[in-house]
Amino acid sequence: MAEMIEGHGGELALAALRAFGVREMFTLSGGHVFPLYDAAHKQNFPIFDVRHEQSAVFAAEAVAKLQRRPGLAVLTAGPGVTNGISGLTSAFFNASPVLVLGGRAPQFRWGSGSLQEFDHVPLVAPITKYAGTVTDTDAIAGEITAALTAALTAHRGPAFLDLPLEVVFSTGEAAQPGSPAVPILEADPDEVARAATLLATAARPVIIAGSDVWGGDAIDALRAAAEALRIPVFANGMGRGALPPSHPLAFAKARRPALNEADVVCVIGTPLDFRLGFGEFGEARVVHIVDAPSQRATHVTPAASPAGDLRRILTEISGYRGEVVDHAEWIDGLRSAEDAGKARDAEAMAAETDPIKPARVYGELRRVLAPDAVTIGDGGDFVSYAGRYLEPAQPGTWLDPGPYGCLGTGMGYAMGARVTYPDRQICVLLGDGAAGFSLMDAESLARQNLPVVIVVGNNGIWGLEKHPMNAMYGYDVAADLQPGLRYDEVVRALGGAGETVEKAADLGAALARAFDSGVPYLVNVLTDPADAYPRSSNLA
Ligand SMILES: Cc1ncc(C[n+]2csc(CCOP(=O)(O)OP(=O)(O)O)c2C)c(N)n1
Ligand SMILES: [Mg+2]
Repeated sequence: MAEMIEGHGGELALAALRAFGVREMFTLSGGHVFPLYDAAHKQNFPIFDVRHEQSAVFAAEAVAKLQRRPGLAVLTAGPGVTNGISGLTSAFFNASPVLVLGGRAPQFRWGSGSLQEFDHVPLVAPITKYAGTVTDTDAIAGEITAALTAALTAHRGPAFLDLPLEVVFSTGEAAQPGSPAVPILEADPDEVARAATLLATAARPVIIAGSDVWGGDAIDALRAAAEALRIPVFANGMGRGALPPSHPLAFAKARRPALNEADVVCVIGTPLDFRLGFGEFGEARVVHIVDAPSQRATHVTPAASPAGDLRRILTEISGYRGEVVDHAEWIDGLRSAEDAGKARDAEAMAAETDPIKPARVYGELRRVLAPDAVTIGDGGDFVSYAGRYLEPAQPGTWLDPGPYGCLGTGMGYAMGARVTYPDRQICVLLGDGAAGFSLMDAESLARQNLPVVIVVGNNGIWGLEKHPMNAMYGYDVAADLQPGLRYDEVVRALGGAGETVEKAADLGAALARAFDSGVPYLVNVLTDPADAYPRSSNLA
């Protein structure tokens, strides 16, 4: 017979969470969820708190993305949960196994108008893999186990449970939760074989690897497959850094010639969305390898689309034993384009302009960032440049908001990254507009001794909106911010430190001070408002 555990709702919840390797909670205080705090407090389970619930969910998402295990946000009933909706939606788009535990007004007088009484479940159902209300204290552990199992089953994603006041405050019992059993999805072997043959026999194949390759722990298998069949690899999202930039098959700058000239484009672990021109690659045949049938594109008909565990599919492909076409010439051609692109970038990143061009900020950052540094992008043009100029040396070190494109991830992602890696460099690239969504959480970082470096590209505008609106209408509205605003002083007032940089020559020393400071440190770089990220294609 299974060992039984007893306790209040918070204690039963914590036992189930621990069984899945959850090691901390992110939250903002609310009486509805006090028993969860009580359990954590009594068991030395770390609690990190924030100034807006969106940051709690983003912090949980960063933990989930970086560690490939569930991240937990505890949000109070009503407005606590609704403030977390953009975070949950981002986790849904990013396949991040986030669990949100919500408080909930008492069930026994539901409908009488209790404080913060609101039925969250219909609101979160479309943006979660599992959503429900736990109506019995004895069921809490089992429901959490079911929610986390759903969150970790490919295609991964967030889950939500709310716990009515009397349910979480009451005492109950449950079987001691055992180790998780997450089902593994097997792809159709014939479909895998078809994909392998298409890749091996193509004259000019290209692989694009995305976040699920990282999330599905298939990085090594990807490398083995690319090396076995000699295929150039591009990456987006959490797939970036899958092959180190020095790898002969790693490419980033040659994307346009690669996609224009390829005869087979193999997209792995990422949707055929706007980031990939909606999967339209001219004459090329498309192979779409996904981690679950639900991820197959409906707007494109691929030549093959295996759906299942990515590590197994890629391992299978790397063992392909048929004819392999020689791709040496194709790879050499792309390498020339890549080198030319890198030379152009190097020039831009050295620009000695006044005001500073965003490219120069990244030129300076590249000098100080360690290979295992975690970089986080939250903003418009400033972050598009980060994507272009920063080359993650390792997978699992680049956090962008993903295809949902939600501004405001910055401080939450920074908190989750710092908690994950107490000793690494954590660097947030923040647009000045984006700063408005989460900068107050520099206070949470400072107070809880979580140092990070925040580099603001301060152009005084919502650049990614102002420039396009001007191009479209010849004028713009609602696109200006205060020029030269001292975001560094904001962070200083909140318990951190910072400085403003106006001259390119001062950037290096300022960044060095920031990384040495041991506190949340904001480098407020005044950048050129006339500079617009060139958006001639939707392959950003
Ligand atoms: C929550 C949210 N609101 C609005 C937008 C639309 N949006 C996308 S980029 C952008 C401008 C960002 O400006 P800033 O952070 O200053 O970066 P810049 O483009 O100036 O470098 C806006 C408003 C969004 N993506 N997410
Ligand atoms: Mg801006």
